[in-house]
Order: sequence, then C-alpha cells, then structure tokens
Amino acid sequence: MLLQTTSNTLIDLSRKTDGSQDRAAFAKDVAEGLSQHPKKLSSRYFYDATGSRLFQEIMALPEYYLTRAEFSLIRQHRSAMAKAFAAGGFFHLVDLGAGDAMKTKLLLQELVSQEKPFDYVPMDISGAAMKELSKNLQQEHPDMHVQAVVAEYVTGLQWLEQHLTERKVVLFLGSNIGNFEREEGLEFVSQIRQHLHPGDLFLLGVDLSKDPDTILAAYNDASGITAAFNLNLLDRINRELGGNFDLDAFKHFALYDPQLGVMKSFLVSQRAQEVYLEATQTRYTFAAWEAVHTENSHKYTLQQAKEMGSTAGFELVTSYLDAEGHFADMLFKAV
Ligand code: AVJ
Repeated sequence: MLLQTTSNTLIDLSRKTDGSQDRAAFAKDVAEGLSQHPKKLSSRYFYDATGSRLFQEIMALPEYYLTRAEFSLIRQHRSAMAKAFAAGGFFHLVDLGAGDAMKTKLLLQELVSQEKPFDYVPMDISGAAMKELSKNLQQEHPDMHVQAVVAEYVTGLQWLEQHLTERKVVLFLGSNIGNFEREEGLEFVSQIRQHLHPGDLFLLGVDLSKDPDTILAAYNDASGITAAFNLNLLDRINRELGGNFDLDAFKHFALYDPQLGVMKSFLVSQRAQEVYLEATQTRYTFAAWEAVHTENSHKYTLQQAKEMGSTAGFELVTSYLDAEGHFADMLFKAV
C-alpha cells in the first residue's frame, strides 16, 4: 500500500490482517510464558496505545535520564555528526524505531542548515506514529524528502536493501538495543550490517554502565509511572485476551545486576491466586510472591559496545557522549 501526501510517501509493510493473527500470536506467547517456571512475559507487548502513552511519560520523568542524556549529546555534537554523515555525499538517513523522532529532529535541522544532501527514511512498527511524523515533517520541512516505512525491523531492513540504492546512515537510538539479550543484540547488529555496504554508517544509542543507584531509580521512579507501564501488560492481557488479572494483586519490582549490567523488571504476585484467560481457556496459578519476569534493559561499557560492533563487521569511528557520561551514540562504519 502506498499513501501519497504532497511529497512525502508512506509505505506500509506491516502484516495486514484483521488483527486475529496478532491476537493469536500474543495469546500463544502469553500462554507459553505463564506456563514456564520461572514465569515470563515479553517486553515487546508493552507498547499498545496505553503503553506507548506511558512510555512517553517515562521519558519525561526526572529519574529517567536516558532520553535527556541522548537528547543533550545530540544537541552538543550535532554539527560534527552532520559532517560525518554527509562526508561521502548524498545518503539515505534511516531511522529504526523512529517514533516521534524527537531526537532525530535535531539532526534533521542541522543537516538542513548545513545544506547536506539526504533523504529521511523513518521506520516504525506503529503506522499511526509514521503517519503523524510524515505529516508533521511536511509542515516543518516542506522541502525534505521523507519516505516513512511501517514495518518490523527485519522486514524494514530487507526493504531498505532492495529499494535504497545510495549510501546509507542507519540510526538505532534510545538504547533500544538494551531490550535484546547480549547475543541477540549482536545478532541484530550483524543483521543491520548484512543489509549495508562497506562505508555505510551506523549510529547506535547505548545506555552506559554507571552508578547502579542511578540506573535502578530510572526503572523504579517515585511517581510510579514505570510501575503503571509494567502493570499495563496485565491490563492489556485482560482487554485483548479476556484475562481476569487483578492489577492490585501484583506489584512492580525492579533490580539492577551491576556485574551483568542488566536491569530486570518483574511483576510479583502478592498472594496465591489463579488467573483465567478466555483466549487460551486456561487457568494459570500464581504462588504467593511468585514473580513474572517482564523486561531486561542491558547496559554497556564503551568497550563492550565497541566489541559488539566490530564482531558484527563495523569499525568504531567515534563515540559521542553527554556531559555526564551517562549515554553514548556510537558511530560505526561498515567494513
Ligand atoms: C525503550 C527499551 C529503551 O529499557 O529503558 C523504560 C523501555 N522500560 N522503562 C528502556 C523502558 C522501562 C526502555 N527502552
């Protein structure tokens, strides 16, 4: 499907179904996760409309330093970034998981004011977000060529390789790499590399290892927004899979392992209880204080992230850090 606005295009590569396939896949994942010991649910299901709104609120929390740190490092280094991107002439700026492109807009603005030749290819699984961004950029930058793509990462990367012929600069910002396990993260960066040519660039946003108390607070905020974000997963199961989770009977619990560099989030059952899901016609039993694992957010040292890049076939060009050294956007070149 191709929707034409005045000059921006929106390409929708998402599976077009009536939603029943998505619901079946969700039910299957939930059934598997709740039947295991220890129990788990996947963080990929956080982002329904409510979850996406709550994540926006998380990004504005005083404790959630990640977004502000990355925003400020881009503001600080945008001139050098724009020069590095454009050094080889025209390029496609590909933004994986672009969302509202709040941080990328700093770079777009800079590229425009330096009069660099490029087009912008934001990709996201949310069709609503891509429609909104496309419309919004039409107003802010009427002369910019924007080609928004609605797709999951892998589908989007394949499309990229087949349809974009010029040099590419791929952005994967926001510590989204953190939700992958270490091996999966390496696997994902390798996949990105496989869809690029030598000389193409890759900018990876990583949350750096730091004071464990700072990290813990970011995922256990005082106002309880992160708790609501985590608990929304149960609410979503109730709504979409006909579950009867009592949200008051579960609590958000977060812990940071400073040796593994991984932030872990759980939903803990505060009493012995049973939950029934219509979609699977199954009853799931929770012991008192039994925990369901819901999310891992991995932190990296600069050395670890550099190694991941080089194992995947990139060489590190430079690392851009915020003033406090909390976050890094690492610029890699495909070799
Ligand atoms: C969207 C994966 C970067 O791990 O920091 C925020 C998600 N979870 N608070 C992160 C999240 C709880 C976030 N990422």
